[in-house]
Formats: sequence, structure tokens, C-alpha cells
Amino acid sequence: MLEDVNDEIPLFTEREQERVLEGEPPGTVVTRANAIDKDGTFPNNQVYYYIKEGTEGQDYFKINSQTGEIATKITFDRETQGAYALEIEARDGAPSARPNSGGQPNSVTKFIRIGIADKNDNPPYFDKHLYEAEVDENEDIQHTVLTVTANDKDECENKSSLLFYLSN
Ligand SMILES: [Ca+2]
Ligand SMILES: [Ca+2]
Ligand SMILES: [Ca+2]
Ligand SMILES: [Ca+2]
Repeated sequence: MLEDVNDEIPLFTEREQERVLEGEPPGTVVTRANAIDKDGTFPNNQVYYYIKEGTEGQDYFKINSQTGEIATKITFDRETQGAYALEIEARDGAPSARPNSGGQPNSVTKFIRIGIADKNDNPPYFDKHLYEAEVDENEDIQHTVLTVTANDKDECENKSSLLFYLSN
């Protein structure tokens, strides 16, 4: 029987696009990275997960090296930044048998884009601070005096359905 050597590199299997809701506490689970190593025996086929040192995502996400579970380190605000690039690495558990490996395990890296999903967390604001209009007292009661518009920073489905009230 041939003895297994560590010549297979782990391969990531998961999607490249993930999402997490804004406003959730640190520690919220985003997804679970998964990589498969086709070697026949432990530890040649054991996979460990890391976030690449010195990349943007390091400050915002953490990964469980055993399970690949990716969780948040901060509370996100979609209106500040809508997506983050996270570079993750899968490494196997023994020195590589491939040429020029320098005694390091086999490893592979991959970028995941993590989108921040919207919550309705912004109040509407008027487009102008002050609206003025003159109304003739004989004006027909249905006459349009003024059109006011308002907006908010959330995405379409979370924009408030705006109701206006007149105060005097
Ligand atoms: Ca092998
Ligand atoms: Ca391997
Ligand atoms: Ca927000
Ligand atoms: Ca929002």
C-alpha cells in the first residue's frame, strides 16, 4: 500500500458573496468557510482557517481556525461602509510534499466580499430646512400650496413612507 504524502492543497467550497446585518453586536456569525483537502490521512488532510495578516478584514472579522466559522468583531453601519473585502486562508496540517514548499504546509487564499445589509435605522429629513409659501385667502381649497420632499439614508425598502402634517 502506498503511503499518503501531503501533496494535496485545500480547496475552498463556499460562496464568494456573504451578507451580515448592520447594527448587530460583535460576535454575530456571518458564515462558515469550508475547504476540502483530498489527501487520504490526518494530518495531511486536516484544514485550519485564518484571516490573512495585514488585510482590511482583519480589523472587522475573526475566524475560528478549527471550524472556519466567520464572525464579526464590530457593529457595522451600512451607511458608513456598505461592504468589506475579507481575505481568508486555508492551510493543511503537515509540511508539504510538493516541490519548493520550504517545509511549510500547503495553503490557499481566497477573497470573500461581505456586504452589510440594511436596517431601517435612519430618520427622514427634509430636503430644505425652511419652506415658505404664500396662500391667497380666496384660493380654492384643493390648491397645491407647496410640495415638500424628504429623504433618508436607508435603502429603498427601509425608506420611511413619509407622512406630512401641517402645523400652525
Ligand atoms: Ca497525498
Ligand atoms: Ca494536504
Ligand atoms: Ca446605519
Ligand atoms: Ca440603514
